[in-house]
Amino acid sequence: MVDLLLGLQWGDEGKGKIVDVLTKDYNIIARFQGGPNAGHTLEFDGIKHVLHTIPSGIFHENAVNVVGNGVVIDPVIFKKELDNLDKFDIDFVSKLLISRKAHLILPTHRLLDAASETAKGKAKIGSTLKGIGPTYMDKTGRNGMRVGDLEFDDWNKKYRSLANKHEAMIDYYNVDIQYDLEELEAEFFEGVETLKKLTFIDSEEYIFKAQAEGKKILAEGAQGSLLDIDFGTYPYVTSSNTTAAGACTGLGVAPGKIGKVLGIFKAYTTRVGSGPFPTELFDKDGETMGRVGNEFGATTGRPRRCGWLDLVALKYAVQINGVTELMMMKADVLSGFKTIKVCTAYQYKGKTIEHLPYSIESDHVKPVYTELKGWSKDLTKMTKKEELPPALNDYIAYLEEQLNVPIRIVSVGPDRTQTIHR
Ligand code: 2SA
Ligand code: MG
Repeated sequence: MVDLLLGLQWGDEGKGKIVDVLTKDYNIIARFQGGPNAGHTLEFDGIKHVLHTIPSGIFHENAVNVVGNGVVIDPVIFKKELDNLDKFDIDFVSKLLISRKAHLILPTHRLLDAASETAKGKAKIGSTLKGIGPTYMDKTGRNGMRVGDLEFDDWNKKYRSLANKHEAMIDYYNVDIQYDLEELEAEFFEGVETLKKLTFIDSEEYIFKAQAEGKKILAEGAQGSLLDIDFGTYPYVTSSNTTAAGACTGLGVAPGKIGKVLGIFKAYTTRVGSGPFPTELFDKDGETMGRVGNEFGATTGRPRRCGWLDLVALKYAVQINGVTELMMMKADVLSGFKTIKVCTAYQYKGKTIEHLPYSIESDHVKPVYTELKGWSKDLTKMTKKEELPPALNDYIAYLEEQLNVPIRIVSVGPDRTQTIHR
């Protein structure tokens, strides 16, 4: 069986931390979608690490980390991540395996991302500008370059012809973006050489064998369910399937082989980039969440938008993914709020509805809130469930009842140790 760990909101739920906490129970940690748009933050021994493409199990001695076929890899960013691991003496060569079928992000994919966003003006997606959209477009358009191509002598020719095509496309956008392709390519080729030092595998075969041998596998999602290309707030989404089904296609896991589906959510909601966000706050409460929660993009540094928990959206994510266990993050950030609000329905076209409609743009939906009592105690030093304040226990019980799934972990701070199991 392969267990999944998925973000249930708009990303940044704290997947990196939880994978790191859970890795001791697994033999293999595998990424199945997304790429360097992700920013997975891990904290232990007083040091903060941010991973983008590399699975969050890399800091554990015994876990093997697999970058699956559904991931898109930028050799330039990958090299930077590896250089960083080198500083901490992490022996990544022996425990990091890359799927031959993973697609490569070319420098021109990044330029196309920038050109597309500039051309969209105000309607931009708010992409991380890492070339994610254009790379997945080339994948589904059947033009892409894959890691496995690097094992053949003619990969350079393939590269050139695709990059030339991209240059013509950049011209088509007719926007003012400055770049020095030669410089970008030098960096890219250097990254490719580093990538080639790692072991390329047929990851579906590897995962299949590992399953047969009874190895424990955890698939680590990136971004969140509401950014899913099919089920998210389209077009303000990323270009991959961030939901449970993405693990099947992005890793080669048969649907019947999926075990636990661990869903992770923040005790409130954040979103980075453009797009609708019904419970977004523009007042002091939102400002407090952002400040106390240190809500800045781990990849781009952009401030994240903040708001109350949206149960309508969370129920939807629980359903789509078939979540079996929940993990609530950043409960500590809500300490000090007199009342905690939870959106339990929307006003939509003159009616009160409890499901996610086609559009959740602010012109179409208004959140309906239920209020719960807040708590004032600092949670960050707590280690046992018995220590949690009664009002927080009431909040947890309310969410469990509404979602019909148990909350197994309550996180009370960014460090590995600030994790309460229940
Ligand atoms: P893209 O770059 O094409 O995938 O962007 C499309 C939308 O997806 C959003 N997106 C994200 N949202 C939250 N977290 C992400 N990772 C970084 C982080 C983001 C950052 O961990 O903080 O540093 O800004 C992530 N990646 C993509 C993005 O904002 C667009 O709305
Ligand atoms: Mg993140």
